[in-house]
Amino acid sequence: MQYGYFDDEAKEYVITRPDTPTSWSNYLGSTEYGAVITNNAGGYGFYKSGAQGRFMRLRFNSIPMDQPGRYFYLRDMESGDYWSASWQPVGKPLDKFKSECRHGTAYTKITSEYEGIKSETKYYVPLGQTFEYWRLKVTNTGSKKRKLRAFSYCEFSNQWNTTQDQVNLQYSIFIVKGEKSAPNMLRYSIHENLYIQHQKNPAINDYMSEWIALAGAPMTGFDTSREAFIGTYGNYKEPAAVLKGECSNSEAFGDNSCGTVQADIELNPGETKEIMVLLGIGDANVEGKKTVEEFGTFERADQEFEKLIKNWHSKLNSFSAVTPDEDINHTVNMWGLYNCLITFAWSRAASLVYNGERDGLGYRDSVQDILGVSAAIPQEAEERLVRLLSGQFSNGGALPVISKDFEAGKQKMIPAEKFRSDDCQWFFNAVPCFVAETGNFDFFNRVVPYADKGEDTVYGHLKQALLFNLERMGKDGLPCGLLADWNDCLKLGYHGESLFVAFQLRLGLTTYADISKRLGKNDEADWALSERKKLDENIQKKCWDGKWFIWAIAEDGTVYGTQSIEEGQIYFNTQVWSVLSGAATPEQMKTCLESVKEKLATPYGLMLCAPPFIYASRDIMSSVVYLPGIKENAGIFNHTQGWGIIAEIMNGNGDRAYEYCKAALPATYNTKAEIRQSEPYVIGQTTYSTYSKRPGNTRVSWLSGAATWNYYSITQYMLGIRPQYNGLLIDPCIKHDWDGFKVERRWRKMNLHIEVKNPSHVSKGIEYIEIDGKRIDSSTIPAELLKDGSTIIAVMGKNALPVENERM
Ligand code: IFM
Repeated sequence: MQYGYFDDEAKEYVITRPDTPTSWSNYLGSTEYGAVITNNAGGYGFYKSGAQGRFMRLRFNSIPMDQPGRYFYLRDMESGDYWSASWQPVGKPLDKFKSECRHGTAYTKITSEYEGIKSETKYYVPLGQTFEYWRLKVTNTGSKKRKLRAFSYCEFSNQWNTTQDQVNLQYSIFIVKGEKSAPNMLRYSIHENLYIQHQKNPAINDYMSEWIALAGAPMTGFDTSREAFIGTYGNYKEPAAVLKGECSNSEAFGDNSCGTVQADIELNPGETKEIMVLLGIGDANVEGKKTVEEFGTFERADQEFEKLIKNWHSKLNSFSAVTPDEDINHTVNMWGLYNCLITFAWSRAASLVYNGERDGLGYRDSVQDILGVSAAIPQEAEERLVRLLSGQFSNGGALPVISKDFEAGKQKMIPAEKFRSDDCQWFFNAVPCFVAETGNFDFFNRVVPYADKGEDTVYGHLKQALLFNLERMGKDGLPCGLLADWNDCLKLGYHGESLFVAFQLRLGLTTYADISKRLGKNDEADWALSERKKLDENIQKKCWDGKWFIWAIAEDGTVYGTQSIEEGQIYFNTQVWSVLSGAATPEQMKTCLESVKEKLATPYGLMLCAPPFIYASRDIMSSVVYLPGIKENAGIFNHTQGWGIIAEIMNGNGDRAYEYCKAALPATYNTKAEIRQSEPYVIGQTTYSTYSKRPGNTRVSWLSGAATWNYYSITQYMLGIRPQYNGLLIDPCIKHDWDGFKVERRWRKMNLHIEVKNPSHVSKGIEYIEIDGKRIDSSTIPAELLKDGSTIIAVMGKNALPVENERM
């Protein structure tokens, strides 16, 4: 079933049926002032933090799942009929109510047609501002004059700490006050000793008050008390004030509050009128007044909208492609990168699933997030990377979460058993990617503090990351798994050994050796390569099981992920990382990737392991708590899909890489939305596998490491435009029957036009490249040959040039 389509030209996803299988959401705003909005205008708002700054309420995991939100109710004042400008919450029958929702770059537009009235609502937060616009345009498409009344509605939190707001009602309700503060303005304040809040979290709770203003029409009524507007036994579908036809001008005082302004709109046939609501944080008499004075006209609102679009589109234009596959085009040209940018902004903190309990930057995921955004926002990527590097302790391990009030140099060392084994190994993906993107090789010499004490160059941080694991090796000479490796459900015991981290460490040692040589530190390079040699020997001694690599070795010596064990017999990560790290011999690579295909591939993506755990000890495989076929228990963990694609690309199998890519690609399910259920334009953390009862269902949209690896594997490996320290590598690995593809790529401030031609229909291999008409016989184009506007033509064929890949 299909509920919408991609409009790549406008950079929008257009939902044509509002009764989507789950709420399909979008994000507005920035990390200062953020918002989630669904295709039915459900959602919430937050200032800096979904947990501590939640000023607008959504009732999570409720029925329906996305209420309340940002609503406009419309009432025909003559017939008494009423509806909402989004299909929900009133939910008029769909044979009478037509609706379209366009989710775009940090804005959402919902148009509806009902009983001769067309409405268009547009929601966005202007760049750099802490308020939002809700614009409502209403057109009379009928032949008689209409008298309408519009009511806005949202629910403000009683307390910006979301847990307090939801749970601590004996306190939170009794601090709320709402009142009319000017002819077109409502003021909400929290009667609390604000300085206590400042003490708790000065960075966040610096407002704890909101305002809402109406522009374009006089305010003919209002409600600030939720109970007054909705009615004690009312609901969002039938709010008392809308039923009655007027607000009661309620002033909340120890009540739940709501944001309702009332406006009257009379329309002659064919006539259109517009009103808008401005809603923001701060004091109505200060921030509210100032904002309305500056931004309260339609002209200014239009300008702000243009600015917003320009800003987002410029980021998205850092990479665009025309390939023979439309689903890949939708992903590359808009949604893949947009998803990475939103994930980068909010980490795992705020969505329809993440309710704010995960505040701050989860270490390992945030380091990986750098891969997806380095080309689009190199400066922000650099700031984030430095912050993450400074979250590394001087012993080489990392803080599990970097909180908002984190200060480098002042963190207390965490207990030994709290360290994860993989956290800092992700540096060896993120740092080289960032340096190759920007060309700033001197970044390796930049001095960055440690979390607890002391400082070192970035290069020094990399060495500490290696030492951290090398100093914590188990009895088989593999790195200890510690609290967890990438897999949060793996509890091997402190001295249990993780083969996944062994492969990461191998990649780290290779990368470090390469960087050392470039920095003229040959002794360091030799050291790293000799450590790698020892590690390789240990891997080969203990970890090859004949058809695939094992999973891990628990502290008690039990080997997981072997043919002789029934549950979790084969583990995906260690197969693909054996390839990514270069540890697998060519023979092992072929064999273990065949095993992946045979045992783990499903039509919906690659399972994390198989068969699922049912009887395993929860103390070791805590994934056993999940239903079979879901999440870490033999589910399709979308974070890992890109690794499968890259491994097959390293194996030279473009057709299979394409098959894997398409199986897990959200856009593939645009015409099969009933299977995937989640938004076909964004990634989800987990897809239920064929071991489950509902294979293909996908959950936890938007914020996931899947975003980065999906986008990165397609752009840098499948399309193969991969920056290196000294040049731009063009090394695609595509479905063999593609004739080629075109890419516009921004690299080091140059806009490059790249065309890859594939006349011989190979999957991989560049025969030659022409740059502005000049032929070179290398698949890496030296940076000095490129200039802004350069045209690059790369011709694929059987007589392939060797590939000198300097980084993963
Ligand atoms: O790697 C983790 C991630 O950090 C949080 N979500 C689950 C993943 C796999 O366990």
